Amino acid sequence: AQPHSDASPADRPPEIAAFDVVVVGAGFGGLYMLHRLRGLGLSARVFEAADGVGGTWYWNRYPGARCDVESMQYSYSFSEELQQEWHWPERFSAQPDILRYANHVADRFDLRRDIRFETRVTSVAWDEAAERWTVETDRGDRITARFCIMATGCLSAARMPDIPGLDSFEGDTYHTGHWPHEGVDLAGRRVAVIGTGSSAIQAIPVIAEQAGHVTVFQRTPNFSIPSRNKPMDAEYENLWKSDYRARRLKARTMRNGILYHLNDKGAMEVSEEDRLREYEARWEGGGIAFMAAYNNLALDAEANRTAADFVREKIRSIVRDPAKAEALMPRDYPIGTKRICVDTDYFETFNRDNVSLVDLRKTPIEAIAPKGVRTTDGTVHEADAIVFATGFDAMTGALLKAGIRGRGGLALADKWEEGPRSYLGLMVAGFPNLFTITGPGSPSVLSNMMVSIEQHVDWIADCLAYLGATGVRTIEATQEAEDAWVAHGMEVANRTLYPRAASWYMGANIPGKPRVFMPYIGGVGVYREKCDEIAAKGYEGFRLS
Ligand code: FAD
Ligand code: N01
Repeated sequence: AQPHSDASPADRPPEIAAFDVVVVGAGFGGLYMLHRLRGLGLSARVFEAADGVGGTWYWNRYPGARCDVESMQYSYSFSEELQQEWHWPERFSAQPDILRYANHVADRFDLRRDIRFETRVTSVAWDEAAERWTVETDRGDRITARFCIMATGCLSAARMPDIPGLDSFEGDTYHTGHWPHEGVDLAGRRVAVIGTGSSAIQAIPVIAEQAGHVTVFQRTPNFSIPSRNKPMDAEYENLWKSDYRARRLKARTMRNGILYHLNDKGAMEVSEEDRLREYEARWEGGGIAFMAAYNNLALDAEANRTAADFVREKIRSIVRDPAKAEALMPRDYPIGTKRICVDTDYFETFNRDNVSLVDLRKTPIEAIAPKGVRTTDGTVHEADAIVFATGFDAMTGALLKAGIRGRGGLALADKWEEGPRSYLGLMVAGFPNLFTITGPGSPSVLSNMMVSIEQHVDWIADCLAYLGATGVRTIEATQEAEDAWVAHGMEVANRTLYPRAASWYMGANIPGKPRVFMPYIGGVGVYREKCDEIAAKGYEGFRLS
């Protein structure tokens, strides 16, 4: 764990002060935002609930946690020195290495002194008369600022399902997104893992190597592609570093901000033999580039089915027990419409003697019992520890928890009762001078988040510079611009297969959450052009006063 920063001793007194900007969150979004604000000569206070920087990579310390965008790309591009000097040890870095990087960035750019750690923002309220935000925290701080920037993360509000009897469990419980910093010794223990999303798929093979027995509780099977992770190859690293600037620029124009070969052909334009060869090559190459095998996999159900069939066939060939293989095959949503998973030996792990699978579609979880997990057939699957790999209240969870109130005291939670509404995922009508980094309505979680974070931070910083230079006090999305953006976002999403899955992109993992496709799926490159165009037109769709 990151030692407590000098800037936030555990017993520091509450701070009552005024700043130009408050930033909430010190993950990759908040850190780079602070750096840019410094460059603009603006005073800033950053609040972070954790006791260190890194956000996602601070909290998600479960066994096997790593990124699935290659590290040469899942890293900041804003500093040429940083990207030249930093060495990533693996193709896809593990959580400790990414956290080390976040700490290095915080030190290298001297960011910690403006961050108050172990401090959760509980209220963010617009003061009409003063035209300032008042930000309050759980430590009694009360800060006013002209601007407030929410860098609270899309996947930072971990979600525990509401299963009866949880308190009665005699063993230990863990959530992957709040993994204990000192680590967990699972050696020889009976471990129940609930969930089979990306986190579980990374964790299960590693846990299975340590544990006495692992019982996996699966509600929805997932498509997963092998990562083919390996130590960083010096030649490959050099190829990137000798051409970094150009490659980063190119990545920004790509559909999801990742530089890889996107086939410009449709899947049905080629013969079955060619198609299988292409899928096989992508499967062997590893990682999410599998979904770029053809240009219409997210659009055309028949094309999509060919990719899904290929992966199902792989599952069949890897998993020896035909019943287990059948249960592990996703069948009721198109591949890629729930976030594609990337693994190391996930399906292989079900060939181990110490791993069993409970298909919750046949026997749902009824309750947590003192000795384990009880399913509707009356079986108690005994466990010494339960790992909840049950995901997040994604995209809106952390924003709504921060207690944001705009003009006329309007709560963001009320405004978003039927789903998030924003202009560009950057601002919300009725909430002047409040920005969201990778907010709903922007490409965010459909992209290499580093690219999307840098784009939002740069856009916001340029906007603040413009407002300063032109003497504008407030900027606010107009209702018309917001409505048009929401309608456009839905229209683009409905052209794809994505809304067909009960995914967290749709809010479907949270009971009662509105079913709205939350990220913008028009593509990172197209989206950037739109944002730049809007800025170039004097912030079209925003009211400046
Ligand atoms: P976060 O890293 O989530 O940081 C937000 C911070 O805000 C947190 O530290 C949180 O404590 C703080 N915060 C929130 N609310 C408050 C409050 N009210 N008061 C004070 N502090 C608050 N993306 C990719 O592009 N590629 C990947 O391979 C990838 N892998 C991932 C693996 C995992 C396990 C997870 C969970 C996500 C992954 N992501 C990946 C997405 C990842 O979240 C982003 O890449 C990125 O790290 C987000 O940075 P951020 O700063 O926007 O948000
Ligand atoms: O969470 P998830 P995650 N009973 O929501 C199940 C990023 N990420 O933490 O699908 C039983 O995907 C739920 O079942 P179902 C990435 O963007 C990236 O794994 O709702 N089961 C599902 O199987 C990712 O998408 C990496 O039917 C319950 C699982 O729990 C996002 O973070 C690694 C349940 C939750 O899966 C979230 O991933 C990790 C219940 N009551 C995360 N409630 C990389 O590799 C939920 N489930 C880059």
